[in-house]
Amino acid sequence: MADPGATMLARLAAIAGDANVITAPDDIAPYLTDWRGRYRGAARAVVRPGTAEEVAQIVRACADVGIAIVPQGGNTGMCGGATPDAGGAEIVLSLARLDRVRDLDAANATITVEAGVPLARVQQTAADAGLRFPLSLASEGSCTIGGNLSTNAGGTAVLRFGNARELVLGIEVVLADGTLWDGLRALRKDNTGYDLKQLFIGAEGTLGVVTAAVLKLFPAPRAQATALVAVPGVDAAVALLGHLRQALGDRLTGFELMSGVALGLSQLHHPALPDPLPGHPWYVLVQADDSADDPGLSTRVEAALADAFERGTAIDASVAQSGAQAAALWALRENISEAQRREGPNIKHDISLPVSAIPRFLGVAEAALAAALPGVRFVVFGHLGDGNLHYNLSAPAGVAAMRFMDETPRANRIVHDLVAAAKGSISAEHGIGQLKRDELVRYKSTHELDLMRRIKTALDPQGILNPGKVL
Ligand code: FAD
Ligand code: 2HG
Ligand code: ZN
Repeated sequence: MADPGATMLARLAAIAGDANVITAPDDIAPYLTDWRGRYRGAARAVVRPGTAEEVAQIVRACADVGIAIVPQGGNTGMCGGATPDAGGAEIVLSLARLDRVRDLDAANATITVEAGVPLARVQQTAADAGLRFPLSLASEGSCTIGGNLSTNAGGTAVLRFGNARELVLGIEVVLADGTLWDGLRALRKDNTGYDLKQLFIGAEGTLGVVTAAVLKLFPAPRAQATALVAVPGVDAAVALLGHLRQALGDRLTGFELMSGVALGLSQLHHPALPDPLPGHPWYVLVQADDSADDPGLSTRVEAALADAFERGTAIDASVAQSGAQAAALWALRENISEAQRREGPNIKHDISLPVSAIPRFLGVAEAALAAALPGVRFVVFGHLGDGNLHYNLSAPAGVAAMRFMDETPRANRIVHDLVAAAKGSISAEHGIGQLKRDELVRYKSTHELDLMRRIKTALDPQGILNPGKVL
C-alpha cells in the first residue's frame, strides 16, 4: 500500500514541481527557525509554489487530507508566526517565488504586486516611476509584501502614512478550502458591504494565504531633511513631537525615539557609523519629507529645532548635510535590533500607548522592573510618533542571556499589566504569532476573543491555516 505521506508529497510536487518541494534536512532548516532564533520547528516539507493558482491547488490538496499549512514570506517576523510547530506534520508554504510586479498604474498611483515581492523592491519600483511606497522597516531587504500585510507591519513612516493596512486597496487571497478570491480592486472608494480585505490583513496567515495586493503609491519626496536630536528626557521628546508637528505639518514623516543605551549598542556593533552627539540619555531621529522641491526644508527643520532649544525640549542636534549622512543616521536607528541580537536573546515588548502616557509609563515600569529584576538592562527605542515603544530588556551584566529569558513571564506581567492599565496594546506592530498567544488571552476581552474565534471558525473550519498562531 502506498505511504500516504509520500503520496501527498508526490501530489504537491505535481503542482509546484519536484524542485519546489523541499524535504532535505539541511535545505529546510532555514525555514524552520525564526529571525530571533527563539523558535525551532519541524515540517514534512517546504513547498514553494510559483503562482497564485499553484497556491490554491496546494491549499486544496492539504485541505483534502487535513494537513496544516504555515505560510512564510521573508521569515523576518518577531513573534514566531512563520515557524511550524515541533510535530513535523505541517508544511511550510513559502511565498517567495510569487515575486512578480504585476502592474504599476502611475495615473491611479497604485502598484499590484505578488506576495513574495520584497518590500525594498516595491519601494524601488515605485521610486523608478517617480512615486513612493512609504512602508519602511529595517528588514525591508528581506521581508515580503505578503508578510507585511499579514502582520499589518508598522515601521518608521506610520506617523504620516499609516500602518500597512492603510496602504492596501485590494487583495488576492487563497481561502482555506483552496478557493482563489480575486479582490484586486484599485479603488479609493468602495462601500459595497464589509471590507473583507481587512480581515486578512494582520491575520498572520490564520484566515487565508495572501497571494497579491494592490498598494497605494504617493508622490516621491523631492526634499528631505534628517536630524538626530538629543533630548533631556522622554517628556521633552513628547513636547518636541507636538512642536514639530505644528512647525512641519504633514512633512513630518518619522519621529523615532532611542535611549542612549540603545544607540550605544548600535554603535558598539556597527563602529563604522558616526557618533555625532555622544553622552545624552535620550535621542530622537527626525525625518521630514516634502513632495515639493522645497530647498528651504532643512532651514525649516533647523528653525524648529532652534525654537526647541529655547524651550528646553532639545539639547543638541545634528542635521544631515547629505543623503549619505542621512543614511548613516538612519543606520544608527535601524541597526539596534541587529545589535541586540548579537548580544544574545532579549525579552521584547512591542507596546503602544497614547503618546501622552509614555513618559509616566517609562518611569513606573523602570522602577517596578528594577525592583523585580535587579540589574536588568533597558534597551528602549521605537516609533514614538505613533506611541509605539520597543521596550526590550537585556540580561544584567554577568547573567547569561539565555538564562535571563526565564524571567519572561515575570517581566511580561509587569510591563503588560501597566500597558493594559493605561489602555495600551501588548502588540503594536509585530503581531501575536506564537509568542504572545497566551498574553492575548489574558488581555483581550472575552467578547473580542469570541468574535475572533467565530471568524476563524467561519473561514477555516478545519483549522488548517497556521494553527496555534494568534488564537
Ligand atoms: P514572515 O516572517 O515570513 O511571516 C510573518 C507572519 O505572516 C507569519 O504569521 C506568516 O505565517 C504570515 N505570512 C507571511 N506571508 C504570508 C502570506 N503571503 N499570506 C498569509 N500569511 C503570510 N515590523 C514592523 O512592523 N515594524 C518594524 O519597524 C520592523 N522592523 C524590523 C526590523 C528587523 C531587523 C526585523 C528582523 C524585523 C522587523 N519587523 C518590523 C518585523 C518583520 O519584518 C515584519 O513583521 C514583516 O512584516 C514580516 O514580513 P515577512 O515577509 O518576513 O513575514
Ligand atoms: C524596529 O522598529 C523593529 O526596529 C524591531 O520593530 C524592534 O527589535 C525590536 O524589538
Ligand atoms: Zn518597530
